[in-house]
Amino acid sequence: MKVTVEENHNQPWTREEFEKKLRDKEKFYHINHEFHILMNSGKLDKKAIQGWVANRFYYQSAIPVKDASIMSNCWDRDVRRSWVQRILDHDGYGDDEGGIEAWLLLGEAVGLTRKELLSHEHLLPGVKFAIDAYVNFARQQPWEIAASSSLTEMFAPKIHQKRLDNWPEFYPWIDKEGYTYFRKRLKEARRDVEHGLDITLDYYKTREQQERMLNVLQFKLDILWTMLDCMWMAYIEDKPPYHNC
Ligand code: AHQ
Repeated sequence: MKVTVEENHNQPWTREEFEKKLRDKEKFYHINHEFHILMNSGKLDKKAIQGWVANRFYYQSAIPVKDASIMSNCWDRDVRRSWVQRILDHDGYGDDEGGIEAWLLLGEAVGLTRKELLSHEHLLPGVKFAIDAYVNFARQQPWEIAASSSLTEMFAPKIHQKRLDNWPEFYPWIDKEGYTYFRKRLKEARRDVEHGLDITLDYYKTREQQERMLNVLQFKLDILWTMLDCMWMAYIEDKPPYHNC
């Protein structure tokens, strides 16, 4: 019986086939979560927008810790010379205040104080669990596997662009200063994805490893989706944890 290549489940995918399999996961990206669908159609109230900004601040604050964890497991100087840029993009470097500061400006632009964000007083337990799972994954996994989990950002430029396109019209009460982060991230995400994709397409050699990478990407998609599930309960259903206790 002739086994064609597609049916041969031991045959590794080519780089192009592998990249397509990764990009095919876009349908699970959190741009398709109903919280983002409401957001991008102007249907969120101020409380929900503020809740999203406050909870996402913990995610932004976690990214440099996650990236430093990856670097702490990586012995390749050339990889570290590139990966370190991600930490600088968020923490700032020289006179560039960085993405975390830009997110604090977004917080003020939606009517939150810096202290409210920095104290994480609005942080929902489930959002924290999802984000801590991402940081711990980066601490415990081989650096290449942790690095490849950042590739949900293949789909991120579209979501940043949507906010820049829609928010001024739908949420005129938000100070324009707040949009700096999304503009900044548009170009940084594209550069990061190029580097992350290179590492990923080189590292996973066998078909079994490639299939594992699809699960790694799904794990990260689950993190982003779960964060919004928690925000849906709190800010759309008005049922934050212990609301009825
Ligand atoms: O602002 C985001 C960001 O800095 C990062 C880093 C990257 C990673 O290392 O996992 N992922 C990521 C993402 C950011 N913004 C999210 C959004 O919806 O605004 C998207 C998110 C991602 O796609 O992983």
